[in-house]
Amino acid sequence: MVSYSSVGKKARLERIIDPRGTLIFAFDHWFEHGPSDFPEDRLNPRTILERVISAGVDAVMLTPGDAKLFADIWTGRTSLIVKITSKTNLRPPDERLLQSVIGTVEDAVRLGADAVAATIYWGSPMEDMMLRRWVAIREAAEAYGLPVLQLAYPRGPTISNRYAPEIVLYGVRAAVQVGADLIKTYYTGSKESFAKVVEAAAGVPVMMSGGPKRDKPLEFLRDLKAVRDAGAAGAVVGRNIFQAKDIEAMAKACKTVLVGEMSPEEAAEGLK
Ligand code: FBP
Repeated sequence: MVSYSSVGKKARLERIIDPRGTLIFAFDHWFEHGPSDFPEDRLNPRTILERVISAGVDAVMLTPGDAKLFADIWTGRTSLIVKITSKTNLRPPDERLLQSVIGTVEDAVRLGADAVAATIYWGSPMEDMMLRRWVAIREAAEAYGLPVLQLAYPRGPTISNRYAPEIVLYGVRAAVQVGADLIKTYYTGSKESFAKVVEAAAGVPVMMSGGPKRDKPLEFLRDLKAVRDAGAAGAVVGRNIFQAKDIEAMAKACKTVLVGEMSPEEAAEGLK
């Protein structure tokens, strides 16, 4: 049935998703990881964001405060996803398995966002609490026709390998079952295994989460190609872009591979 909110959700998702291959820049790392992610020449988030947006990404995923502070950079240039859950690494390790609420769906609406994002650590001892928060977020977002991106991250004491295909599959199916409109999850290491993840999502767009910076950009670009070939919607990338030698060139290379305009090898040439 067509409703105002289903139309709104579809229209907003279309502003984020490039059917040829979507690149979203994740930039919540100051909150999630702290200074360890930011070498001295990368301390200013404004400079990083400016460079990435100049390179051309389909959306940026920011915390509410950064979305407000850097509105002059992103408005009119790219789509915005506001991440409204997070955790700091200053917490005791056990408590890092819980994402706290750091903003509201209404904050995202006021900021002009095209989607909200929230993480669930599937397998965490605090999974139940994150699920309750998720349901509240999803319900509020529904009222505004705002899509909800779930960072579906299997993580907890029973999970020895969070990248194992059957573990990622489980998290992605669970994300679909609680109503995620867009899913970001770990790369399972091969095109074949990621294709199964995409298949299990049954039409809900799946995106690869970038992960720690790879030593060689070519290795990362090959993963992007595999993800594209697996039928995924694209990738949500942070560190592999903002820690790259040349931030703009790497963002462009990622997008070019995701849309299939260049092979990873050709795109990597431009980085030398
Ligand atoms: P990366 O591409 O840098 O991995 O960014 C994606 C992301 O999910 C961020 O949104 C988030 O801050 C971070 O990774 C979480 O990293 P971790 O897996 O170490 O908790």
